[in-house]
Amino acid sequence: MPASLAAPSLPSPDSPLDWLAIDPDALDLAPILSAYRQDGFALIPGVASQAALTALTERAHAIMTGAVDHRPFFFQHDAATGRYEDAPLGEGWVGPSPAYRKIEKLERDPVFLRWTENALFARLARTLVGPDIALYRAILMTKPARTERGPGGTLLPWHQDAGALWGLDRSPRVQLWTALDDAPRDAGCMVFAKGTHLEGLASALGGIVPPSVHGLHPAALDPVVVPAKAGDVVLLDNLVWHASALNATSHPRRAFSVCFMDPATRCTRKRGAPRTFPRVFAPVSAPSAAHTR
Ligand SMILES: O=C(O)CCC(=O)C(=O)O
Repeated sequence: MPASLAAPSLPSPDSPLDWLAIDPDALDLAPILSAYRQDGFALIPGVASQAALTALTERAHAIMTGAVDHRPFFFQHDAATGRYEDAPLGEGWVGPSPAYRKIEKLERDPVFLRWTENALFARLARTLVGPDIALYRAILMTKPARTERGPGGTLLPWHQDAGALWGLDRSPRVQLWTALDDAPRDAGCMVFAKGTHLEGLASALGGIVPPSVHGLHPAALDPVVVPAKAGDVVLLDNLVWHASALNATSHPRRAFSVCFMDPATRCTRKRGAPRTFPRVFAPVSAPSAAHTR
């Protein structure tokens, strides 16, 4: 690992719960799982501690400004127009900027990996996926503050996180989105078309829901807006239609999203070698599980 990727002052491994503001074992999962199954999403308030938020936001800043080596990560910058269709493809890192809409491969970063492996995520993943869990992705989704020169990120249209675009033999169904900053309604918080996960894929390709489909759908015409506070987590089904608007505030809106899945999931991409996916969370009986808390 390059020296510049060394983790700054992480809580010591013998106080691993410092990053959680709640007791992960005591949290009543029943209402959360019920909302997730029925609506496709559930807000879990106040999960990350201030220590976690400080570490994660400082690390996000360091990654976006190039204070740590950018090469392990994949970047996509915002377009100046704020339009999703205009976001550059294949360009990657374009130098220090607060306006990267998406940064992938954050499981390679010790700070974001530490958060990915927190004890609440482990409990939810084991409940929803099974004893053995693979990570599909760990990404930052950010929207910079609106300025005279920038519209406040990229408007993310209704989409599903599954389908042929994902190159998998089955759809993952578990994502956990952590607000690193307050994400009020006007900062481009998450918006959901409730219950749409129950209808499967809107197109075989997946990703963006075609306007001809969402334009007439009652759940998209009456969306559920989910403002979040820094530290809140949203559990969502990959198939639920979700979207987020531009950030109209003078503060950045950064969030970190992870997707967990069954390790039996196979990559179906034909170009190049098939992707493999890292395991997270050792089975409960293994002694090494302790470090995941
Ligand atoms: O943060 C956002 O605006 C969208 C996040 C998202 O689409 C996801 O986590 O799957």
